[in-house]
Amino acid sequence: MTEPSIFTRILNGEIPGELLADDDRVFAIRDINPQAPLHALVIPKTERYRDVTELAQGDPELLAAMIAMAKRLADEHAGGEYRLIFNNGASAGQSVFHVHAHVLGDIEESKLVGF
Ligand code: DGP
Repeated sequence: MTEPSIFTRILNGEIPGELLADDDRVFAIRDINPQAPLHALVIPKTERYRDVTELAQGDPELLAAMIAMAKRLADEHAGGEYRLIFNNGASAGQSVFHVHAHVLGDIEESKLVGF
């Protein structure tokens, strides 16, 4: 059996983390290395999918639930607007292979790259 991911360990209270939202299939924590005033990670409770490509193919409703939670967090913490980032693969910056969305809000204009 493989070890639980760092995110599952936070959800289970084995290591500290700030839980921002929790529902039956999805939860959100604050990123340990925030890049904006709101920088949350929205994560499915299952570890079955390693990235958003697998998730979109395997359970599009779960992906929709993640995006709904991202929007709720943006409404609560950042005036409703947000950037959503999925890193897919190590060369694209992914370091935790339990699918998660980065939700960034209240981004400083100077930090917005040109897209
Ligand atoms: P990625 O590089 O896309 O796989 O994103 C992984 C994110 O997880 C990264 O932005 C930092 C965050 N992270 C890693 N370890 C921890 C931790 O122990 N606690 C919290 N809150 N976030 C973590």
